[in-house]
Amino acid sequence: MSTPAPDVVRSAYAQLAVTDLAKARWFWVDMLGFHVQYENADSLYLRGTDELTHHSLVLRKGDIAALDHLSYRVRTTEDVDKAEKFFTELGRPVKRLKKGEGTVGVGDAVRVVDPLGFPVEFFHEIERGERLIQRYDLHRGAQIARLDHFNICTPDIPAAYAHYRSLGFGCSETIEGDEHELYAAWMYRKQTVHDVAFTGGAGPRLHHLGVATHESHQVLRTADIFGALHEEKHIERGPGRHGVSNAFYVYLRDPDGHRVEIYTSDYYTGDPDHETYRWNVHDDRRRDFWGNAVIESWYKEATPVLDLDGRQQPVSSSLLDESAVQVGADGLG
Ligand code: 4SX
Ligand code: FE2
Ligand code: CA
Repeated sequence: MSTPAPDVVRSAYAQLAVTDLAKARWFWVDMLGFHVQYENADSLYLRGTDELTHHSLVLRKGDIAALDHLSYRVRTTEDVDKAEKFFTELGRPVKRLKKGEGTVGVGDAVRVVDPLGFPVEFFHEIERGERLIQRYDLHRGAQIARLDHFNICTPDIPAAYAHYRSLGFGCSETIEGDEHELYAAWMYRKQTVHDVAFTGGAGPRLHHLGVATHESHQVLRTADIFGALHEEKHIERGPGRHGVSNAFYVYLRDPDGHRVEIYTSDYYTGDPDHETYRWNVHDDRRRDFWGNAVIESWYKEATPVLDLDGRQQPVSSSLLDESAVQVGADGLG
């Protein structure tokens, strides 16, 4: 008998270690438009305009740039206990944090190193924040509305898929080979394309945080602002239209190299019989609907992750390499 999974509501926040808090503040607050909800000497607690909870991103000063943890909100306080039992039975490292012992604003929480090697937190209770959606006078830069998803690099995509299925996640889309080998998958609890997706590659590493704007013009505006300030080196891929998810996107790198995707206009997945949409790895439209090539750094570079004691986790290399797949034997894609 397996232990019941906690009822996960959504991807809720990420905590990143950054090496220079002032530079990180310029990028995330001044350029992307995240709002500072709380700050102390070594951390910033940030949220988007639509978010009614205390934060969706914590930046804390660290010796190395790394992912400190990903965090999911669960439906009730009992689900925090369920998360503790679930990961204990899997034999994974588990740490219980009472209110005040963990992240500012967050109540009772459980942190684990999941079977994929990622530091992941589950919590229910979190402080509220003021409604800013119509404080247009405060909207700046990319005008970020909310955190949308986590994208993680992992060497074994089927194992990642199986783990998140066991946590009750649905699968909206996949990229598959001709024999249905799984190259990538997009999985959700909230009623969008994803809360988490997997990029094949050395892992555990964080590939990117996806943050949502309301409209595609905000994605273009973001790229324009970086260009105008001669900070175009922060733009890594796009703007473009994804095949997977149909979202409009641009990927940026922060001053430490952490990748963030400005993402908008995906679709509803909440019906109980929502079916997985499967892309063939040879379809040149899968990652950019207009067929623009994905650059090598996007496949290969990612953020290291820490364990529960703040030590950098070792990585294993991957089984399948999507970036090595030759698109279109006719050379036309
Ligand atoms: O590159 S993909 O079109 O597969 C893609 C990447 C789709 C949705 C995402 O959020 C993403 O990061
Ligand atoms: Fe993404
Ligand atoms: Ca092509």
